[in-house]
Amino acid sequence: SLFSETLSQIKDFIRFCLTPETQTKTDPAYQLWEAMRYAALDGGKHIRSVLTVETCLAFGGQAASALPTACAIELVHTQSLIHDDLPCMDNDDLRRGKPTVHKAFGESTAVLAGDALLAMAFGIITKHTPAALVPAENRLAVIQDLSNVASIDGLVNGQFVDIAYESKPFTPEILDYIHLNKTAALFRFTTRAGAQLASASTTDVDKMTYFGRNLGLAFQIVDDILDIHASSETLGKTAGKDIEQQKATYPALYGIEASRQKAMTLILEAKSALSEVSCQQERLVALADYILHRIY
Ligand code: GRG
Repeated sequence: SLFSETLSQIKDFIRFCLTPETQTKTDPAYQLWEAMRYAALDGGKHIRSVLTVETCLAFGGQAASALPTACAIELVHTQSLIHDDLPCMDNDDLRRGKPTVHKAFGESTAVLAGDALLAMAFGIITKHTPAALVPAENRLAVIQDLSNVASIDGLVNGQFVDIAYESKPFTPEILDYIHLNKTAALFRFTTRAGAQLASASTTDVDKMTYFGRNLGLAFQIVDDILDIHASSETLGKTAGKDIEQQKATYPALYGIEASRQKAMTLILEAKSALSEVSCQQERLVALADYILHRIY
């Protein structure tokens, strides 16, 4: 496909980070590493990390500048999925068409594999982002932003409110709060970081932040729709769980058709913002359209 080169660079880099050169099966923590590789390699779409590398390239940056951050994003995302699947959260047995990490390795290993992936992510950015290509202040800005979206300005507060509102009445404001934090925050980071790593102007960085935010919100709405419409086999995860767990979703509040419309509008607005940015457009437009292809 159009993105196979980028995808294989990302996968190679993740594999490299999760395969210590000197490791053998006699390492006492070998099973922990196996759990981390099981979760982070094979099966994911890598849409977030592709967005980071492609944004950097679109601004004339090199892939090498963005690959460590792209890998870090995948590790943070993977950690959030491992922990989301735990019995104390969404309690799921199936992810990417295979048993979830706690089913395959046990609950304590799943918690620890997530912890390790999350903490590793930051070190990968500092260790591997080429200092000759990316100024120190940009590297620091990226690390600061990832810290925010991986914690209380994104994934964790989003997940907290998502769980708090299970089986409870919710308003449009609560629904937006959940989706903007749980999913759109990491997407907003992907394109923002890609632009920063290519030393884009502040104005362009802000426009790319909005572009990613809209893609993320649309992505979560599509995810909500597919949870109702697609089979577990197609999804590689248990379908129909949102209704069963009475989750705050777009289809639950607005219905399927209005939700599809909303996703479409978000992508149109994202592309319109992108058209004002001085970068190569084509491949980023293709990625924006990709978000919708599963429901249109
Ligand atoms: C400390 C980072 C951190 C997280 C802990 C568990 C948690 C807080 C947050 C979970 C947030 C969550 C599960 C959001 C769902 C986002 C979503 C739509 C995931 C599916 O993403 P895809 O389809 O998955 O990109 P693949 O398998 O392709 O990687």
